Amino acid sequence: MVQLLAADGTRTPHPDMDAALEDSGLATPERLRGYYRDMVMIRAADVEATSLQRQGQLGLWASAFGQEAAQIGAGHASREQDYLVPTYREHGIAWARGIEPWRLLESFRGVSHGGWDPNALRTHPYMIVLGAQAPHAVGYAMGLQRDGVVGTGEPETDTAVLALFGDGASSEGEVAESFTFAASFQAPVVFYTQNNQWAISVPTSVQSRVPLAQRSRGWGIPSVRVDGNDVLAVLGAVRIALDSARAGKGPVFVEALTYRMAAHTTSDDTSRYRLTSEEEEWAEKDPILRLRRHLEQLGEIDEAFIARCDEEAHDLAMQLHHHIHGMEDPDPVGMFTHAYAEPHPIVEAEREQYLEYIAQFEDDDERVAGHVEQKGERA
Ligand SMILES: Cc1ncc(C[n+]2csc(CCOP(=O)(O)OP(=O)(O)O)c2C)c(N)n1
Ligand SMILES: [Mg+2]
Repeated sequence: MVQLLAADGTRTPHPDMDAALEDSGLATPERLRGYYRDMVMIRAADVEATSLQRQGQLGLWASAFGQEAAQIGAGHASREQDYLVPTYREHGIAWARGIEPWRLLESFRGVSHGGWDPNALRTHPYMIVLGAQAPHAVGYAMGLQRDGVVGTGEPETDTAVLALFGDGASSEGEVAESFTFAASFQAPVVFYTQNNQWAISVPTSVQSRVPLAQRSRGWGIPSVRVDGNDVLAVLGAVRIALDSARAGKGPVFVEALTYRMAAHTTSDDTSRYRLTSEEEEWAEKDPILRLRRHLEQLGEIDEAFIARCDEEAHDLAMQLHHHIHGMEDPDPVGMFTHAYAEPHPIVEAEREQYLEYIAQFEDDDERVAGHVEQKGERA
């Protein structure tokens, strides 16, 4: 496993990674402070989103607490023209791509199917169906080959795809099929797994008898395993992999070893399947703390900067609060409008059925109101 920052923040030299980081200019002290700020911001947004779910403002929230380095590192390793294809837990990826955090809340509140323009921000909408986005990512990458923007030697226009999925999703057939197509066509795609140790209550040890990174090698797809709580290792590995894919050298698989510190979602209870001792062990490897310790060792961070980040993070959480209360409910039958470009008899019938269904609730509401009135009179 490639690690550049130990848990205590100490830097280990690594010739390939150091060269890649040096050439890309991605690891200057200023950049490192930026990643620290990014991680503090998204953690605060994440904690706030969890509270908003508890307050009934979101249907569900999937926390990325603990996976900040794995996401901020990978997000910033991509170039602007690259296309990123995320799952449902990539709030740090979204942040690195310039997606405002309140946009993420829209689909978890059920008021939109996405929340941002995938083309403008070169980031696909979130995908909840495990592995389903992997063939889309490979297909997009094959499209890039046909557009002639791979391997031309032009760093500003050559493009690659970053396909993200979890350790559990890596067992899906669609991921295996994606490996086949990507390898056969040498598609410019980097498969990126955040192995956060758990697929809800199933540990990774049950998903695979070998380290996940080895899985792609049977397809002839080179792979690397990195410490996913080490923002520098992630940044270096994903940058090298994307550069190689963009240069037309085919797919690469990167496994980032990390830990989901929170529950799977707000509907999950970790105490049913894992020990607090395991959580405590990983808390010691916290990605934010690690980068802060490293910056302290370099003498590149001070209390004033840390305090400013905390203040900004607090402001961001307040902004989420503000935005969620301003979100309008969508037209209840709007979901039928864009199912097909042309009118479709089955969709029409379902729309009518749904209209009848929701009409019942208006009656219910009246009945509820009536009950309340009667109760008031009796009191
Ligand atoms: C095809 C499919 N099967 C099952 C589910 C239910 N499900 C949602 S998340 C999840 C676990 C995914 O684990 P992993 O891929 O490791 O990602 P993580 O949630 O840990 O980020 C499951 C089984 C789903 N969304 N899609
Ligand atoms: Mg997982």
